[in-house]
Amino acid sequence: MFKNVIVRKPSKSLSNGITSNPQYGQPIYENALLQHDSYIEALKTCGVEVQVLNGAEEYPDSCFVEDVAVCTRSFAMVTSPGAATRKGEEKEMIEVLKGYYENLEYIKAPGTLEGGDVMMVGDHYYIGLSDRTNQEGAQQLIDALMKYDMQGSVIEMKEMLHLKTGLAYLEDNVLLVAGEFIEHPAFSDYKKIVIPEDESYAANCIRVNDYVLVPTGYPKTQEAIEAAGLKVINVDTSEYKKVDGGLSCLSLRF
Ligand code: CIR
Repeated sequence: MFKNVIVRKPSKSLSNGITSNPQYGQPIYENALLQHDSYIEALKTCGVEVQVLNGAEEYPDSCFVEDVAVCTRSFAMVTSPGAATRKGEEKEMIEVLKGYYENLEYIKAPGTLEGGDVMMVGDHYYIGLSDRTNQEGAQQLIDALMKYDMQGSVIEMKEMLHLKTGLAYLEDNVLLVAGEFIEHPAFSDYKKIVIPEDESYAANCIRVNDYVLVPTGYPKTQEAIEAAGLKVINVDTSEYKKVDGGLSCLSLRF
């Protein structure tokens, strides 16, 4: 069960966030704020306490808090973002995390790691080696996990921005998979829900207690999740999609 969630409001500079999809246009700040409010409401429906931080204008991508920490049952890992414009964003999270955790760990240079590359399955953490997360950063996280009786393993990646761009663990051995992860041998033992190519953005869902948050506008994905017996709440994240962000990126859940 998750008890706590940390989110960070979008800043006006979100329009300058990093994107691999400039054809979608720039996010509209007012709409992004409204979508963020709906996201918070959906999380509250899931029964968690939500702490809302203010966005930072100097960091256009700062609403994507998932990337700056990995929150486990025993410690929080403060990460070291791999994207140049995101370096330093993690510093502002340290004091916030101290309000919840006695044990903080830190990814140190030359290690880089972004939380979007980390998928929790019970006490095991899969860590994607992406353009943002390097082997050194992944190893530092694995070492920290082992110190607290948990484990981690690395996943080679070729295409996606982050590991959870194409994967979401929905508990009870059920895994949403898209793109390069559909046939990945590391996930062959899971009950897979395969996301069709035209809905691949919807692979970034989050299970929060009794519900799965699913982005608005992906009916095939939604139906497949409901067919697996799970309750869905839709949240529109279309403004965040313009800068490669989705449901998982917008919060830390623990
Ligand atoms: C970035 O490229 O860093 C942001 N525009 C999007 C971050 C998405 N975060 C995530 O998937 N965890």
